[in-house]
Amino acid sequence: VASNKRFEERAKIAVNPMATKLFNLMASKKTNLAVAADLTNKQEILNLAESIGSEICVLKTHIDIIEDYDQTFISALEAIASKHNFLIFEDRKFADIGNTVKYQFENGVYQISKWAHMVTVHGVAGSAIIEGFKDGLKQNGSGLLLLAQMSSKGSMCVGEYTNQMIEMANNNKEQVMGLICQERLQSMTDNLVLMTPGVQFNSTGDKMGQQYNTPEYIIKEKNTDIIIVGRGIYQNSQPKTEAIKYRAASWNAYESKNFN
Ligand code: 5FU
Repeated sequence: VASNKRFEERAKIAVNPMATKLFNLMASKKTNLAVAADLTNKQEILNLAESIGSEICVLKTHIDIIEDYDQTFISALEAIASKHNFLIFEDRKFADIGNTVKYQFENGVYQISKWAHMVTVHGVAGSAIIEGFKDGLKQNGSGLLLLAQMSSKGSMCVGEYTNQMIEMANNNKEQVMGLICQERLQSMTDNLVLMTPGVQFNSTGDKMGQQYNTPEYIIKEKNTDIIIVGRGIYQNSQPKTEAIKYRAASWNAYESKNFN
């Protein structure tokens, strides 16, 4: 099933403000590459962000793996993000009851709602989890990304569960900006940003269940919008050169679609 609309057009259909912002950013910067900066040292993440920032639309963090975290990290990352024009995605995978995720989103060491433009959410607890984000999302017009499918072997986010996540997204358009998925399904409407992890040129997987596809396969054949690349870029000896290659591959795959 093809979405036959360009990102510029989808920006106008999007309901969540961060979805609009991201569609417009991709269209103007001409990149649908997101990088997963899974490094455990704050300076290493900042160095990576500075070197590849010009190539990406989104930088994805796992803030709780950083060993020397403090709040200076956030202001430094925000400065690089605004200099290079990319958004910050905290892949927190919230999964608790609404009242608890509200604390996890707004409070604690990381105060994620203050700086993350988007965060991931599992639907196992039921759609009322979204209530827990409503206040925090308003602070910056941020958005939720619902986990509709995962890249890992044996993932249980399949079949009817996936359908329920799509329905949850369609029922909460103000809060939900998109989906984490491995393919575009017919019920995934054009207002949602579809982001796909598990992407690498030269590997089919790792020893802990990760499964990889190529940028071309994901964007052209599976018809999602954004590739998320981690080790394929940050573990390369020349991350910038490699990011340029992933950017070109995923953007060319996008441009090769049939738009009307
Ligand atoms: F939701 C998901 C998923 O289904 N698969 C993932 O791999 C998230 N991820 C994240 O994308 C994961 O937590 C890593 O941060 C990143 C993939 O990193 P890699 O080094 O490219 O395998």
